Amino acid sequence: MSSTGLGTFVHAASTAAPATDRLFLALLAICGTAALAITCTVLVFAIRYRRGAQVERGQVTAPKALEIGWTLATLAIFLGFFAWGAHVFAGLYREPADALPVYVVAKQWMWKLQHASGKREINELHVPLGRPVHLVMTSQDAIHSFFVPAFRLKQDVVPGRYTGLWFTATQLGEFPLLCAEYCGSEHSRMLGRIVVMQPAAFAKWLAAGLEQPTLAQYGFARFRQLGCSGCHSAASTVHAPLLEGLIGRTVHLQDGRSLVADDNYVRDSILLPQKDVVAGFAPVMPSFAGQVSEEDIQALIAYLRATGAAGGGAR
Ligand code: HEC
Ligand SMILES: [Cu+2]
Repeated sequence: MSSTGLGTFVHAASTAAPATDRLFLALLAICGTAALAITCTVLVFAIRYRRGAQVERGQVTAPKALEIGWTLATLAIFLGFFAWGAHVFAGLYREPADALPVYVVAKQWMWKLQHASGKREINELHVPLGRPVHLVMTSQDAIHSFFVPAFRLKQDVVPGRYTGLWFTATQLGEFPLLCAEYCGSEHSRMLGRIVVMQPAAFAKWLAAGLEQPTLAQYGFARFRQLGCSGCHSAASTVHAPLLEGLIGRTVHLQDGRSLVADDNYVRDSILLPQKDVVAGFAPVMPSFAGQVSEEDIQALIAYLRATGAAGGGAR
């Protein structure tokens, strides 16, 4: 049980919850106070100035300084809320460097989840207590929304790009996972759960079951099967960039733009190679749209990330 605010009434089971609850309660308090003050004033005036009452009905004008003062004061209060909200919001998207990646693919109508170890789950996500978890999410059809009320997390999951979120679970137990974006006839049954375990139990759970390649190993296998390595290797006769340690690196493009390579950039390089052509290379890479699944792309990204880690490059 969290001791902060809403947590007393509703499960607050992640590091994102207390900050969200504080902001929500503060907004509720100030808006509730204003609503109450206005309601009371309306009631008092309605009674005092009712028809037939013998009272002074002349108009009063507030001094200008007072009017300017209360306008600026409310503006300052709400800009303060904006800054506070923006700060809490931005925090949800800056994952710690040691966060465990979990790859999520939403589809009509289920959640497919995969750990870096290669272990797959459907409609269930096991996570360790007290360790940051970074969700890398995409959809293979409609727009879905990953919603865990007890964690105060909600993020649209959109086809054609990656969205991310991170959290650290602070309570053991099972918490409902819902889809919060109407995504077709069985939207309301797109339900799952998050299972928070003790780190030791989680490690055991992760290791149990069939021996399987890690996501990065699977990605490397796909890298060869799809022919990526035919161009992207030091031995290749095709002039193509080496991809080791690519993620996190600054890439200069043919058209003069430069950007930092991230998951979305790699994804676009595979599906829309003409979109961002690397400076100094011919646009000869074919699109792999239709040949690779969302899971393949996530595995290829995990492989590229692993090459960066091995080479001591940027994460
Ligand atoms: C026919 C050769 C060829 C094949 C096959 C190929 N690529 Fe490429 N790729 C290139 C070339 C050339 C570039 C640089 C020009 C550009 O950006 O389009 C490139 C660029 C990239 C980039 C951006 C690199 C950077 O430094 O910013 C990524 C990522 C990439 N390829 C991934 C892949 C993956 C993954 C596969 C396999 C699914 C693949 N490529 C298959 C030739 C190829
Ligand atoms: Cu959905």
